[in-house]
Amino acid sequence: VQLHPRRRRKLSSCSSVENLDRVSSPSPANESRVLVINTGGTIGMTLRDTGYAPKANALVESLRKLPILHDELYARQTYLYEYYKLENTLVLPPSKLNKRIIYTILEYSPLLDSSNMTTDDWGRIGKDIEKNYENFDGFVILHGTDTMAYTASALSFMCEHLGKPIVLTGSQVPIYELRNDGRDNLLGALLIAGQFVIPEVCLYFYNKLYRGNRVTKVDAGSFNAFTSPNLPPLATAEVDFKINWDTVWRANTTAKFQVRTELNRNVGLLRLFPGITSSTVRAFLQPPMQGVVLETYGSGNAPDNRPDLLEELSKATNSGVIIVNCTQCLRGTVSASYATGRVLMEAGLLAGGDMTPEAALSKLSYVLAKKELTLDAQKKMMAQNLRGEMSADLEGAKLCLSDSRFIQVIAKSLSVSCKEELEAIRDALTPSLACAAAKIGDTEALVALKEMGSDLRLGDFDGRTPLHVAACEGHLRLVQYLLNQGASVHAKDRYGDTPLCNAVRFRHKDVVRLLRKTGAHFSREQLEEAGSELCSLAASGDKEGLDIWRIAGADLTRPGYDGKTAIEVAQAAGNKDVVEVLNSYMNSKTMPVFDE
Ligand code: ASN
Repeated sequence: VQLHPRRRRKLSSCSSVENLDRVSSPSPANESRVLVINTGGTIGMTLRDTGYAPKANALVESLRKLPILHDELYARQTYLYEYYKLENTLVLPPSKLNKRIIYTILEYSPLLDSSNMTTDDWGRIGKDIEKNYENFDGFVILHGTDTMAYTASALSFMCEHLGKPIVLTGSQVPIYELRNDGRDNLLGALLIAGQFVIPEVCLYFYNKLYRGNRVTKVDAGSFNAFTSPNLPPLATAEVDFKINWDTVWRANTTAKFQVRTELNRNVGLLRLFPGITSSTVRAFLQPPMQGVVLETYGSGNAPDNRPDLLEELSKATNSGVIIVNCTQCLRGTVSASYATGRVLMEAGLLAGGDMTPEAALSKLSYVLAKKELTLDAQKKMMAQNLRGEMSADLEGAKLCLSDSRFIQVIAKSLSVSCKEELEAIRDALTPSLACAAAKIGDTEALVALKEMGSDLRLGDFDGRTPLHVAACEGHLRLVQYLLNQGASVHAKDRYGDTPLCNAVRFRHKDVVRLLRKTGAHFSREQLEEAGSELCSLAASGDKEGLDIWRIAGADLTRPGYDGKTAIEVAQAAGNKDVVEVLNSYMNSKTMPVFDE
């Protein structure tokens, strides 16, 4: 007979079956453990004279009586209570995936209507998760719906390097009432937290799992109380759970989980409205205020005919207050499309992208508490996507490859795996990424690519190497870096062009000089063809162009296609100073010597 490991353990500890004590794991592979932290909220409320209020010490016992939320027989057969020695540990019936979720309820005292919650309560939840992190596979937070979006956002930032699911849920009708949404919400949250490694702070409500820092409460009277206006759900509970893995946040660090409970409370939300006075704004922005989310119109707009208002905002940002521009609209992002939006950038506001005000506020609170950072570093952090709380600026999507962070993130994510296939993908992608980095003169990104093992000498699909691109752009230091890394000055792209051709074409004299010093030269054919180019430069009086060609090693006496030299063309065109310059080049000692 197969005994449940917990039972074997039990037997071994009280009988003589000694060798069974070696069973180290008390739970079999089909069991997982979830910690449920009950903070309060409607889910556990009852109706009193004063209205709905939380009822203490009642939830566990009432769940114990619900067969869909507790399997008493299994608990007894597997010595659940004896082993965990916790009255408040229950077990779900087997799931469709044949998993048993054992959950332990930690009830806070007092239980709170979420309207009463403060940042201290967020800290307490965070600490409890940290304390119990290694003993559980996932976490469910029972919470009132009123401020759940704030708590979910705050926890998402506070939980650094999260690797396990934290699912907030609650209900609109108490679980003790006949018709309620509490049972379904709790069951769904438990099944997700116990079965899927979604390393995010999420919110589960009415059959949908959302990213916690993307939600907002939109309905006070419906079971469908939340929405995530700018990000589709991470999962939906239909016949099966459908997880949208492409959307699920992927941790890009390997650091250990920790919770930052320090939060700055000198933050606030200010909503613009037509006719708002500058004295209201001034009063709001007074010390000790350090961070403000300004809820603006449409795509991040504010009146540009109100210098009094803009002056208050500028004064505050100049004195070190971080003001983040978020839209009052439920959906969409702030952008710089309107003059009325640009004035806010000029006043020193940071663009909040498509962050919800809840997310922006808690992010400010988290970032401003990082006292080890300078104000500039804090601002930079505010503009970064830390936990999936904001979308990349899609307007610039075409230019993604010109974003240094984008290149580094791709480079990093490609280097995490050692599978052959991934390596092949990496090798195919990195030359293009390196060219993109070269385009924006980003040595750091190139260093990152090199560190992950990519060869900076390789060309992209057009045979263009980072050195070609850097030469086009005139990034002298980057050209030097690439040359130090062994980039070849002789590499030819699909058009037969070398980095030297590119540097000449885009007239980067210093790059031309450096390439020449490193041994770059035109081919015999190119030198022959250069004659016509020189003639046309002479005809148009382009001394600068002629000079570049001289530095690049062209023979200025080379005739064009019709047999005339540049100097003859200049003479015919009456370009006296060009004639002079050409003559001086030809007489000068620095005139390059060519072997015929
Ligand atoms: N007032 C309640 C709370 O936020 C609302 C709810 O949970 N549905 O605690």
